[in-house]
Amino acid sequence: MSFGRMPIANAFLKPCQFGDEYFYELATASCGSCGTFQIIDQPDPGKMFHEAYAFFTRTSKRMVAHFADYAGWVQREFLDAADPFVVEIGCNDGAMLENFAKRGIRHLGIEPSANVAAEAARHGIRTTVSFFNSQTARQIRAHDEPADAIVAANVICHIPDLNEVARGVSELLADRGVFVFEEPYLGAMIEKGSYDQIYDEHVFIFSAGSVQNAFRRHGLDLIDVLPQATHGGSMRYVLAKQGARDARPAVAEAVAREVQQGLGRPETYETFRSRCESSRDALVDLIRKLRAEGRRVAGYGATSKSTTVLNYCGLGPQDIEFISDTTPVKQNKVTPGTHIPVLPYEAFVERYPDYAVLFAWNHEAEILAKEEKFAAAGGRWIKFVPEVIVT
Ligand code: DWN
Repeated sequence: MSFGRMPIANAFLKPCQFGDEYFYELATASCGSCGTFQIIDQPDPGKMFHEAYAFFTRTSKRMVAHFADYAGWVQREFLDAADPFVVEIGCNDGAMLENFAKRGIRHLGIEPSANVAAEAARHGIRTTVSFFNSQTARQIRAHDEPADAIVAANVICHIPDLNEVARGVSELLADRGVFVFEEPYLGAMIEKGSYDQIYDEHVFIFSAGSVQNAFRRHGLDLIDVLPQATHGGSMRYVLAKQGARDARPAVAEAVAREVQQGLGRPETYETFRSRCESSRDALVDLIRKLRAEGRRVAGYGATSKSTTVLNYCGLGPQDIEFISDTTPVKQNKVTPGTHIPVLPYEAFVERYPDYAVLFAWNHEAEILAKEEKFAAAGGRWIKFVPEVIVT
């Protein structure tokens, strides 16, 4: 399936940069034998993860709380060594690792984007600015020691060379160590029609079956899976060296559910494609109708996901007046490809639009709880996952 010409999802820009804007074709495929769902044309990671990366984990209070729970769970379940060592791949601003650091647990964050890594360091996190691969893993092992836990969240699906990740993990992990990561889940994306999970950074959308296949060939067993509500439906995967730990029944159950859901069948993706097209048409029709009636429409949350939606739907500033976002590095720039102004949150509050498209739909509970005044003032939300609706 092709979503068409697409810019880098987080490349918010100023008008003077329009001439340099980079585009690629966002198209997806699913492998009939190993079950991996991925984007085909993969922009160079250096174009996305650099000293001006636009996404900071701490922008969501609920995600910060989620990472405190995640870290606590890893510690309770797996950190029984006397003086454990935890490594996080892609630690962003340190929202997860700080929970280990606070308890005096030895840790290291590996983060390729220097600006978010600096934020982690500001929170007292030991951080290395680097991409994770087998070479980085060897260096850490030589300098520190094997890791009792390697953790990650919304990161492993961002790394094109999955075999290198697996080699690095095998290299760095202690014999009884665990590799735990969570990511948007293919089963949830197919169920909800949340095609906006597909963009340059998400090279893969994983399932239990595809993770099992990808890591098994590097001597790593999938030993547990735990569904998560975050980011619109994610899955936490736990892996260990072959034979080191028993697999819990949840793994076989998840794989069987995926077979039943049809994740290995081409027809499933054909249906998904039709659903994406219908969702696109419904969203465009709705917004254009409202604009024709003279209504003001704004967006809430200049998410990475919104880049896919806006470019796939062909929505621009004539349709959406502005998008409000709390992240300073996105503000007073325009959205990639579609050039809709991104304004500070205050712009939303100062002059409520008639309708707000909830691009950060994965944070719906958090956002709706703090935007009661918008609804009380007559403001309406436009949602598009799982269906296009106005509430
Ligand atoms: O995997 C990834 C996920 C975890 O984070 C990355 N590839 C990049 C990023 O994806 P995203 O940009 O789609 O993530 P979010 O968390 O949906 O982005 C929310 C955006 O909305 C942020 O820019 C912050 C903003 N926001 C806001 O303006 N007001 C968020 C909240 C909760 C708010 O109240």
